[in-house]
Amino acid sequence: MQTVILAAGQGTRMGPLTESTPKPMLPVAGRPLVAHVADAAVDAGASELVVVVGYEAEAVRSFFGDTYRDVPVTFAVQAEQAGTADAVRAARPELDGAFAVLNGDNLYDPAAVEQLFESAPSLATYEVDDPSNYGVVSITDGIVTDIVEKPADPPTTYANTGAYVFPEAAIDWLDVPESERGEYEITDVVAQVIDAHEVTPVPLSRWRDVGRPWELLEANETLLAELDGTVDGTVSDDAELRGTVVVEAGATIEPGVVIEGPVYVSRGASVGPNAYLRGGTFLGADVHVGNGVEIKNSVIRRGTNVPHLSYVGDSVLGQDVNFGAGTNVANLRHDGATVHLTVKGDRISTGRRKFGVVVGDGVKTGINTSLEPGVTLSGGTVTEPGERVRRDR
Ligand code: TTP
Repeated sequence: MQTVILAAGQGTRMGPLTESTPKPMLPVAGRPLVAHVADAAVDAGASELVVVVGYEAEAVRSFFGDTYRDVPVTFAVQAEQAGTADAVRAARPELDGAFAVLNGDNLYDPAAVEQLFESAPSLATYEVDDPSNYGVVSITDGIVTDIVEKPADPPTTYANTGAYVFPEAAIDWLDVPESERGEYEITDVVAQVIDAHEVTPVPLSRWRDVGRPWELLEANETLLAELDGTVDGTVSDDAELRGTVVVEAGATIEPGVVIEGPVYVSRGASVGPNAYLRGGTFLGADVHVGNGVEIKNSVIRRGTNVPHLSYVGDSVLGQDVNFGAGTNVANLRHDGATVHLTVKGDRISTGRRKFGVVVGDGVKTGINTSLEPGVTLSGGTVTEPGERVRRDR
């Protein structure tokens, strides 16, 4: 089955993390987010991946190349991010027969994707507590009967997860009218499919829509916990690895380091001496974590340097960041309230009592910088020695 993967969006809600990286290429447990989607599609029997690209298209193209795990890959370019139906429309010239569509920034349960492919035409659902933020799906007698986008009064708790198998006829139904929010939405295509066909709902046992920085942390937590530990890099006899730890070839763990898995250390990274990595941490390629540094439940992207005497907790650091000695991230408010973060200009709750900071590419902090919970630093920000940073920069 041809599988369209939507990977044209920027991911503006990720803030500085997507200033130069498209969201589907952000790391989740050692691989780009979109690789997990492609893996689920290939495991389910995709015959071809049609990847829709737009923002920073080259990064996505060069990751996939012409084939992915022996499955041919074709690219379709969406000129403007005009909506999910518009994205699938960009892929239309490549389509020939029934086809699947998957969001390139969601973590799907692979077994359910297989079931989705076997139950065509089909739509994957996930039960959520607050459906009003989602497309909400109604089901009667095992058939999808309705879908409404972000209803004030949701009829059910089944969220649409952006994973479908459409019949061939849907190729002609992609020219939907512009929606109230000014986009061409795939839910309008789904509505036509439901009218004409019996669409089978397929419940997912695991689903994550990775839209905001703390969701990237949580996606890493989920998939790191599912990894098998492998140590291919160089680990000192005087280091201690507990739980599930991946150390890729070319990574170095120095004496005195303690790692409590699940933790992933990518190629070229060096850790220690005397550093402490705690569960849920991902270190990208060529990251350096030095003496006396503690890192907990954080995503640290490639080329970043946390060389000495620093603490980083529940945070996402971009590429080529440099933390001066004694840079400390506070990841818990004194009043114990949930941490808020700026997402597209609004301060919103992360829903987490523990959340640190979001740091864009190339940020440099001076020695003894204190970063308060929920602070975002945009790419290239420089702090002075001894600064206490309470607001976004
Ligand atoms: P969204 O998460 O709604 O959009 P986004 O990725 O641009 O993120 P943000 O809202 O933070 O800016 O998109 C859902 C999926 O569809 C995702 O995989 C990206 C993809 N998409 C496109 O490929 N083209 C589009 O025009 C849109 C709106 C989304």
